[in-house]
Amino acid sequence: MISFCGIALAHPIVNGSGTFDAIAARRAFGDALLDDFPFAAFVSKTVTLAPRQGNPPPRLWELGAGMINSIGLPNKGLAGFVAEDLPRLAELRVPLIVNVMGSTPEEVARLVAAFAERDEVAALELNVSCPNVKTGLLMGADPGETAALLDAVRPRSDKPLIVKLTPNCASPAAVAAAAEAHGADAVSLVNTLRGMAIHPRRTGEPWLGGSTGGVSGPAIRAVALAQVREVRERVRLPIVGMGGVQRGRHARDLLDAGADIVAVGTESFRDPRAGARVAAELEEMGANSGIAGTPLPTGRRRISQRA
Ligand code: RRO
Repeated sequence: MISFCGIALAHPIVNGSGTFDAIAARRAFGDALLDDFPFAAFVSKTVTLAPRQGNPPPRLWELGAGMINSIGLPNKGLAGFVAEDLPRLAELRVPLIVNVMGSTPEEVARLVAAFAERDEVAALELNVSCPNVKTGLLMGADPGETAALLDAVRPRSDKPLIVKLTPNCASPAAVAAAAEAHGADAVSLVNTLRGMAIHPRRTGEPWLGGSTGGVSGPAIRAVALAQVREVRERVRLPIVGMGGVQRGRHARDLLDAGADIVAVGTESFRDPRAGARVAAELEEMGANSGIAGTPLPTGRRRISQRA
């Protein structure tokens, strides 16, 4: 067992938000999925206050080394998630981390408050890749916006708050430092890198319904490594490292760059057992997150082995 933000994890591999549908997987694989879940914790897809349809198709473009998605946050909204998905996700035998997104700090605060008293939820991940409708700034691209977000959200819940950083900004490390100074418990990175694909038959037109999308997979692994290292040099917060992890070696590299645990994302679309495989390969390498064996912390903030 290892400890992340006071949450006991059987190994250091979790899923990237939105890259593994645990409810669909349970339907496909039955209760065997519960007995042998590929991840040490489950991170939900992003939940917003109101239901959303998502972007028009096409939503995916395959790259030589990954893909571009323009999914656009389709979800049932807070009420639908709590009524329909939360009871099913609570049946998983691993801790549940709920990923939330809003377009103002107040919206995110309402989402966070809604989960504050839910025992099924171990932690919240704040997806800050959304433009602030008031200022026009991307909340997670600007340290001041991130600070304001944490100021609004932190008082609403004692649960660990993980800030999911965007790589599409001048300095993710500066944003991480603002998150740390304003009460975040951890950061996760990288979200996808903005990219686009041109329609193969319509000159100059975008392929994706959302025009641009997020690049993920092996194509961004080196970017993730550099950003995890840069963030580690700026903050003491625990880090969830992700970006192009396909094998134990890639997870090991992110851990060595400064991550405390690692998320597998795009690879799960190719191999739904990728999380378990990466965890096993990491274990075979004699690897751990560096915090294995650390006694479980008692307080929310006694979180980092580096403290
Ligand atoms: O839903 C999406 O299109 C999406 C989200 Br919310 C995100 O955080 N990252 C991404 O690549 N796609």
